Amino acid sequence: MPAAKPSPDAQRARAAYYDRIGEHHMTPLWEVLHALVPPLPSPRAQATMWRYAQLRERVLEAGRLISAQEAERRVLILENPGLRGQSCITQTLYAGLQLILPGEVAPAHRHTQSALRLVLDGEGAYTAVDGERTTMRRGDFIVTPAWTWHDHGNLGDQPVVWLDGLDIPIVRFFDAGFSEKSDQSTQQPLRPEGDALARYGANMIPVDYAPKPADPSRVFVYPFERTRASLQAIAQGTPDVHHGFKLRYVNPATGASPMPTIGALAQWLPCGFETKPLRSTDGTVVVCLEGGGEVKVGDVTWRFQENDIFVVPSWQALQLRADRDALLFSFSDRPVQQATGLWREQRL
Ligand code: 1HN
Repeated sequence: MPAAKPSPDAQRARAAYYDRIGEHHMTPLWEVLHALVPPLPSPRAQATMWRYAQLRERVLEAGRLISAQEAERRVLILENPGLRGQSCITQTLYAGLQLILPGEVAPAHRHTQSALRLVLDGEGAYTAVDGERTTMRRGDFIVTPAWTWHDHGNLGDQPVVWLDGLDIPIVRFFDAGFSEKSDQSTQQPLRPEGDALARYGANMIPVDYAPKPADPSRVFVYPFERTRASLQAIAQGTPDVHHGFKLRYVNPATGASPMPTIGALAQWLPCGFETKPLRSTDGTVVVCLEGGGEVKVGDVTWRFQENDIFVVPSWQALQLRADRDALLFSFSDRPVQQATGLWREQRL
């Protein structure tokens, strides 16, 4: 039975009491208890869609207003409209669209935030992670684990655009952010391109390499052609009714996510396939790399096509339909929720 509403006198007495204890930095739990332990997630992040056609135009405009050198990183933050002013795309993750023009460099630095890049547009850029360069090709998934030196450059003749995803809100929550700039703006290559993939990414690892369970992946580029070939091969089989064909990117030496705070997935939906609705507690950023179709998140529906980016907030049901063979990339804080026993998923 709900409690009877207190009398006006009782309400005044309570308010005066709250004011008095407030001066001593105390506050009553019973006024906030239900909000503190909600019966189910009520995310402030909203389901949101960013269309690449618009993103591209706006980020190229930034290219005419500021150089990569002046900006340090020329990025437009994708800010969730439910989390204005917080530089968040979900409650725990940051995302932004980065542009590097021919001849530009983004100078070397490192920080305790972990970063991923998903290459969307253009050719001729590279990124370097702890002394090894990789050429950035469309669809490549590249990781920059915490405290690794990284710089980018564009040696080609086209603008190159990629999506950055970082765990900035998580590191901010823990007040554990450190960063420093390198005195060499471009890292000297210490190893040839492809070295990490050969040592750690060919179903073998160096004989004395013994990573700890939460160590990030030494493989720092997951080439799109490999991801695509795997998805196409498994798509000869029977799709899962909720996932279609979905694979998880891993640190090949541990089987854990490539970085401890961010998990990433790649999904293939054959033309005409419609998934059954699925919800999970990890608010997720989804990018369409190929094809297109329709997506329903909670009660909003959008069409999506190549390079469009959308957010699925915690515990909102996601349903996808492909009008053409579709390849989707997604990332979330799932490994953090799994390590802490919080992650839940419901197949509807
Ligand atoms: C960063 O280091 C990069 O290295 C991109 O490209 C975006 C956003 C916040 C903090 C550091 C990069 C970033 C960032």
